[in-house]
Amino acid sequence: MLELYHIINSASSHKVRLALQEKGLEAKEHLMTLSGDQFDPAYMKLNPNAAVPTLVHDGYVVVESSVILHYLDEVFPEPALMPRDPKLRAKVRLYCKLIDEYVHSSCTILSFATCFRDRLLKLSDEEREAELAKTPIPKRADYLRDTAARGLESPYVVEAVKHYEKLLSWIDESARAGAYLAGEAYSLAEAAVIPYIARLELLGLDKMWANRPGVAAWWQRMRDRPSTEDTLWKRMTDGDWAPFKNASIDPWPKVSTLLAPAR
Ligand SMILES: N[C@@H](CCC(=O)N[C@@H](CS)C(=O)NCC(=O)O)C(=O)O
Repeated sequence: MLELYHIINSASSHKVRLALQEKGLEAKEHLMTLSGDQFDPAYMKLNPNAAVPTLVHDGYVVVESSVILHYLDEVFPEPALMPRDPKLRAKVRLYCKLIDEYVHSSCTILSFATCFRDRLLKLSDEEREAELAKTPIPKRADYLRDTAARGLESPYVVEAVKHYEKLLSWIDESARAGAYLAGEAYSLAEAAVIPYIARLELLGLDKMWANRPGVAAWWQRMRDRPSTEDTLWKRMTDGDWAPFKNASIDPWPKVSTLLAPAR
């Protein structure tokens, strides 16, 4: 039996939902809130990072979304979500590495500098620090503290935009070579990348690829794909939409000033 601990508004959880659906797998869902339940000692036994997603397969616990993607592809090999050609396999791994090392935190930074900021700002300084002190990942606390204080003026935002631009340039190049990011079929590269492009759209930053026709074409195909529909757009409740719909600032004017000058 497969079990998935996740929330809908989590890009790393969305990666796993996409892979499950593309493989036709079902998992028993444990929908978390991330408003404290991630620090529950019973949950932290499963995931010591106090984060989602966590997959449990017949009692075996797997954490880290990219590790989960590869685990699923190895345990449930059909349909394969890794190409056969080693060069394309390397490409998938490069996308996963870029996401894990840079884009995931960039997504956190841009989300908390804009749509997710209000919740933290409503807390008193003491309450906010008490919440941030609980995270076992100090860098995450730094990002949240700084973006809560400075919003889009946080220096972390500059780096985040750069990392996202790198991802967009990779997608653009891949999309010029074919319909998918790594070879002729949907792969773990798509499952790894789609949630982070969806988040840019939700944040109102889809103009970031206005001058990248490859990204626009790839995204149009991917955003309308049944697995994206079923695992994101149809799953988002009013509560999941609220932070994006109620955002008090439009991030585009600031973000557009941070894009590479050559554009
Ligand atoms: N590297 C981890 C990152 C997981 C992560 O940061 N998840 C976020 C949601 S997208 C989370 O659970 N944050 C904990 C919190 O908000 O306290 C992975 O890919 O699984």
